[in-house]
Amino acid sequence: MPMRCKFCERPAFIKLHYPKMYLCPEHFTEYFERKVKRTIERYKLIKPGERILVVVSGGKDSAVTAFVLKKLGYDIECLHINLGIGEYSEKSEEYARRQCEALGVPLHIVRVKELLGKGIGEVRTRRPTCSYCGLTKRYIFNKFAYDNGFDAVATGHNLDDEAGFILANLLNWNTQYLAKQGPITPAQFNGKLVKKIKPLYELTEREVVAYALANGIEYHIEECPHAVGATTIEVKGILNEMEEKRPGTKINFVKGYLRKKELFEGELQETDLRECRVCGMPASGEVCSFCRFWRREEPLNFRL
Ligand code: Q46
Ligand code: ZN
Ligand code: ZN
Repeated sequence: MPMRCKFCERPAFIKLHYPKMYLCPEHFTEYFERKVKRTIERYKLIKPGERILVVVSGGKDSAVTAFVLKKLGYDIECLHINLGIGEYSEKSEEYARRQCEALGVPLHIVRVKELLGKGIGEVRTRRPTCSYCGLTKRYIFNKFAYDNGFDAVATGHNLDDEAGFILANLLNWNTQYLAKQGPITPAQFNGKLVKKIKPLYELTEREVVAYALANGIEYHIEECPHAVGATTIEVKGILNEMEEKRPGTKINFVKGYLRKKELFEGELQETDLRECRVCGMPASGEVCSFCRFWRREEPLNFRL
């Protein structure tokens, strides 16, 4: 006997473990969207009338973020950053394009190689690839949002990402990082650091995959070639094993962290931010880390 949906007589499409229930595609979709809405309200992620820039990678999390925000009626546009990592990046861009076309949402594309001369992974540096990739992406989406007057940047981080991040940083006692994590990072430095929000904060990766499937959202399944062997993947695996044995582990871990986060706040070193000599964006030294890394002599301008 196939299991039936908790709310109707249709065959179940997914079994949720926490809370435990079987749902059909329609009722699962409703459950998922209600949860995103609740996250937005609970953490006050978006104020009425705000313009949101969704960073879409071509992958499932950002695709679902854009899809749900649009469906809930928010004013969104999308930004795809082509990292210049060979075929992987070409396919990613193609997926981002198709996702935004299907949604009828404007898509802006920034190509790292065209913009900065080299793709991610092509720079000769001692800095790990993911470290300068992260720095580059964060700078570009923030500057793009700032130059074009967006009120917030939304990313696709889900519950698994957040739980993994917290655990990995606890294992190394990176208390500085633990002081700053959460579903929302308010605007700072006169708005030059645009507000960052994570609407999928309380949804598991498994739920995001199921939502994409139930709603016909296509996405790039391949992982970035530089992600292989990343600690975060191992840590997420451990959390998945725990979740299996004790449903609710991840959400309780993350919510507990949010309640206790202030314990780490004393660890925050006061860095005096000033304006980067090159681009005018916040910097801890004379030149910001982006302009230093890419040896910029001129500011980038993304104004449309
Ligand atoms: S940081 Fe590293 Fe990712 Fe950049 S180089 Fe690839 S794996 S894409 S989230
Ligand atoms: Zn149902
Ligand atoms: Zn700069």
